[in-house]
Amino acid sequence: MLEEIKSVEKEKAILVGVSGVEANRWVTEEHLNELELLAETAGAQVVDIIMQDRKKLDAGYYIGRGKAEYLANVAQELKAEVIIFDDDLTPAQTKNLSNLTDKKVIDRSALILDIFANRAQTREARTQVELAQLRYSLPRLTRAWTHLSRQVGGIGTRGPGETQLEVDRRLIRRRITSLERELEKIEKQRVQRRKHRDEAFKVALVGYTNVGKSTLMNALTDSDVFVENRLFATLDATVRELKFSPNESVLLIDTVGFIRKLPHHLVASFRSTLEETVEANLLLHQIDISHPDFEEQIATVRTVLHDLKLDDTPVLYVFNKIDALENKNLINAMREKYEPSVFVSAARPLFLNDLKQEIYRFYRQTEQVLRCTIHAADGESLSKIYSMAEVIDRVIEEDKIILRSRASVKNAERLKHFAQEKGFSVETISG
Ligand SMILES: Nc1nc2c(ncn2[C@@H]2O[C@H](COP(=O)(O)OP(=O)(O)OP(=O)(O)O)[C@@H](O)[C@H]2O)c(=O)[nH]1
Ligand SMILES: [Mg+2]
Repeated sequence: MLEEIKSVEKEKAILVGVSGVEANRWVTEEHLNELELLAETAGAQVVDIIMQDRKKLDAGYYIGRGKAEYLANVAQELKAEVIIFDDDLTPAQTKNLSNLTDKKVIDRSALILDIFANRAQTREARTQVELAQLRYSLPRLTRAWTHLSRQVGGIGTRGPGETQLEVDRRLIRRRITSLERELEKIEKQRVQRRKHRDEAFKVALVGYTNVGKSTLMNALTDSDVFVENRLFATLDATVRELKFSPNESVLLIDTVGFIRKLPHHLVASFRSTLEETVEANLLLHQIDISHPDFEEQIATVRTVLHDLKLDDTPVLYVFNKIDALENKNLINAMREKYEPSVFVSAARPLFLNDLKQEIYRFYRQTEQVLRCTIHAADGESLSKIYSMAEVIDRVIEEDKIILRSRASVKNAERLKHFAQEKGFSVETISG
């Protein structure tokens, strides 16, 4: 499959962006730079980038009929095969534009879905992407579009969804239902696998794509997660242990990166993968401080976190790639603006111990110190305490054993519950 894709000649692409409606010229330019990266990641060769200033978007042609005709000419001249719009097009706009230009017309969402389709490795990721692609294509499935996709193929029409585009809506709906069921099954297995991790303190790496999350994961845990200077190198969640001492560790979770306009179908499909993030006790919001747009990226990530209902999870801002930063003054400014924050280089590596200290601080904060008093003969309770808490010291008084121990908030609650059943006492003495 991969070999096939490699041997295909690069598709020539023209990118189109509009400024003046949602974004000013400078911002639109940055968005188009990112779109170019995305297009290249999908295997296209960008032959031209067209930017238009408009006060209002055109309902029929998005950029207006006149500009669309100009675009058709340019595409003809440069022998482009695909035209990629930075913003979402309505199904009608897509249809009109592809009829007028006689080229394949896709938008940012379709492009991102295409990249995900090519990158998905596991059964879960493949199922999730196919589901997202089908949901995306369903309202766009006009006769003209299916006809076109059969004719042209390539970027925007690849992946597991492609053959489905040729069949009618009813079949697609049926396929969606069956994929949803399959995902449910996979999710159940995932829950099973996750059960034994329930007690651990979980730290999730979140952030814009390509900020260095996997590099950081590798550096902190001495592991070998796939790293690449491409967008969406990581699609599946990976979990590794980060140890502070023989008895103290947290689980570090690396997962898919976010991007501006991550298609909502995709976020919905990837919810189970992101569930690992949803359950985290701490989020490391990682930022590429050497990127010219890093503050906009922070805003995007915050929006996705909000959509995932994660506003209440504690966040530690991890500014990465300080080795590549020219203006070092930025560090002080950001230290004031984002709190709490650390400044590191995952690749060099620099200041990773500071980061580890900070994570440790959060980990300790969510722990409680307990005093458990049990009967000296109660071996079952004793071993329960040892399995759920870290015992600091223990004193024997007549027929009683008094243990001071440290436990996560969750485990402390469980122990109290257990103590009630067994009739011994557990008190929180700090935390
Ligand atoms: N200069 C510099 N480059 C870094 C640093 N950390 C990571 N990189 C580079 O940034 C690129 C992306 O790194 P990844 O670790 O794959 O980034 P990611 O956030 O996991 O990306 P996705 O999985 O695609 O979302 C790679 O080329 C890394 O070598 C750093 O501290 N400094
Ligand atoms: Mg990664």
